Amino acid sequence: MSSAPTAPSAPASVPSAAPRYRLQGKRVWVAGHRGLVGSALVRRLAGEDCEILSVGRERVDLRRQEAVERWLADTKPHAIFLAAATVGGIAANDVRPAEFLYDNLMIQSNVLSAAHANGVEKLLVLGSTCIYPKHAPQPMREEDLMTGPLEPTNQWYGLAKIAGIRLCQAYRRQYGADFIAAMPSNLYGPGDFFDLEQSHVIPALMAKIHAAKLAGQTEVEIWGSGRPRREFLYSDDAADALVHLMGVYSGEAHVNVGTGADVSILDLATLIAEVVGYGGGWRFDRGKPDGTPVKCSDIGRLTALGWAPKTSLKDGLAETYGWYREALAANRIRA
Ligand code: GFB
Repeated sequence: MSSAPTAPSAPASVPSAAPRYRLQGKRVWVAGHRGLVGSALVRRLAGEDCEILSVGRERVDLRRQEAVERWLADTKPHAIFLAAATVGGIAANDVRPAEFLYDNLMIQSNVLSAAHANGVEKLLVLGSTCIYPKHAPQPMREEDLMTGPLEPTNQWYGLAKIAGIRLCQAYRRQYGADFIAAMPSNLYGPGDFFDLEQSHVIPALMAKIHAAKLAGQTEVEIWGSGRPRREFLYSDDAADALVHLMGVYSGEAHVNVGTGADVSILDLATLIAEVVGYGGGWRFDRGKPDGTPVKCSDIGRLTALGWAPKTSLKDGLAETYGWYREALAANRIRA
């Protein structure tokens, strides 16, 4: 077992571009390839002249150490995007805390340890901006990590993702592994999970607004006050940013991945209504939690590394709605 320290002992806070890591000709495992960001990564990597590896949960359950070790020993990827996670919206986080904490800790621990054991050249772990304190200054900088208590509704997921960042740092320090961590804001896009109870706000509101339009209803329910603010990144933009980071970045510090712009939930609902063509009003369910008051990330590090988002929220919502309608029509999902 190697014990030579390869990184400085003080946490590196300011990243700088590393010699480019090239994916061309490499075997690249997208863990979580059926998810929102994983499927976007597969689309994005199709243009990179690499071999994309994927495996479904029915064959390899990433929470099981032996299964992950066997898969990595058999396939020997050069690079890994760890986009597999147990995820969900504010209600799902609140009612399934054990799954959100246990599953994500296990997935990250199993994949990182087996990646190290199998000599993976580069690995990127995905997290979330819910790693930051509930009352972090806005926009949230990477340095704001662990400067205050987490939002109770998603602390389980947030804690697991903080552990993911620290695991990357630990493997870098102890073994010199080139493992990096990226923290996307709230993501949305084609292939998202549409469910009124368990999903994130965009698919939930889109499904409700679409159903209200078809039924000629005059009100749609918005959870909470409508006042919380969130930053939304289109999944194809997120995938593009992650491939970019994989290529240009190597360092202990995690990197925020977002747009740097936030919107209130009420304004988001109004925008979705425009896209869907719904002209009715809103009803606020104050019995549902607002969660974090504001989540908007500082994307200075990402832009300094040469990446900027391309898709406006309105265009991304229109693409997502187009996908949703097609998926409903083809019976791939249910309303
Ligand atoms: O997207 P969301 O479920 O999660 O909710 P978070 C965002 C905001 O939208 C909250 C409000 O203030 C919700 O109360 N909202 C309004 C709704 N109507 C609805 C609705 O019909 N459904 C949903 N789901 N929300 C997530 C974490 O927090 O952030 C995840 O739970 C992850 O783990 C993600 O970290 C990035 O933004 O509050």
